Amino acid sequence: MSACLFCQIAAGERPATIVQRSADVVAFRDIHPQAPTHILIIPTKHIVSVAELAVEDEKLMGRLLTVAKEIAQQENLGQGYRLVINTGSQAGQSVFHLHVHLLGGRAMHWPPG
Ligand code: DGP
Repeated sequence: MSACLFCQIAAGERPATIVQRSADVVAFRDIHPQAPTHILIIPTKHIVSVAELAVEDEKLMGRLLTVAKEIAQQENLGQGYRLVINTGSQAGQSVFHLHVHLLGGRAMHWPPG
């Protein structure tokens, strides 16, 4: 079994509330939701963070955003939503498998903390 938490979720080895699954992308509900809708969208490929992206990952990153858009529609987030990719510990990244946070269902503030 992989040592990476999100690789385990992608492989079905760790329980999660899966929202959407395909060969290259998995989306599941965040265990500590920060908004009424809080979903994590991850590549099944283990990529540590945006800082580790390779040119070959460009299409995959586009897929993450397209999946985010589809899920936002399914979750009725027509009034707006926020996509966040924390990159590195100072930015608040705590799980080192690249993930997009999809947050919605409440008013958001700017600048973020
Ligand atoms: P970040 O801080 O950007 O690395 O976000 C990691 C998110 O992952 C955080 O919001 C909580 C969530 N999380 C951590 N462990 C688990 C888990 O085992 N299951 C689920 N569903 N979410 C998790």
